Amino acid sequence: MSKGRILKRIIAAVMLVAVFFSIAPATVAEAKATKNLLVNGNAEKGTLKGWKASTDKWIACPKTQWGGTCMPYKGKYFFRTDKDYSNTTTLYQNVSINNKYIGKNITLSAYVAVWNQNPTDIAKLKITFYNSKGKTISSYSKSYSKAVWKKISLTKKIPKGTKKVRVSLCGTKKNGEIDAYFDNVSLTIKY
Ligand SMILES: [Ca+2]
Ligand SMILES: [Ca+2]
Repeated sequence: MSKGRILKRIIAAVMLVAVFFSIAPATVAEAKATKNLLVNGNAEKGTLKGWKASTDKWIACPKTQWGGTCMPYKGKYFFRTDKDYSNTTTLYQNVSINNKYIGKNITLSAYVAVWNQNPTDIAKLKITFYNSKGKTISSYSKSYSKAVWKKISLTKKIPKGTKKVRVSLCGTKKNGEIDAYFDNVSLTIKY
């Protein structure tokens, strides 16, 4: 092979490497995510700090209550209602959304469980997008009704016009009082 050809091949190889490294940083940037945007999502404040409740029955429950059957998923506390005999109940938190996140994926996740009875009550995780006038743009939810902690999650693209997101932890009564449990609630945006 002539010196000229060898030089051409070396230049071609160097250019390939240069192209690879110019693409690589963009790929890394797409994997960025915010920290948890919720206050006290894991209930570890031991109170409802950061949350608002539709009834006065919601509590951050310590693991000593209900003995071993109803332990937090993690830490010392989880959210539930106490002696709530209404049909449905909600604990919710609002989060403002910066314009730069419009069109990005937002993920709501939580560990959920219900009391072991037949029929079981229903635990529901819900996300609602609001515009600047406080009107609902769209709303999505996922339900769970087993007595074993399980992580459930919803990922949605943040719709155009979103100013605020509401995260709702909902309980629906099927048997006696409402027994819907929530822990490690998380809201993150990938950008
Ligand atoms: Ca916890
Ligand atoms: Ca019940």
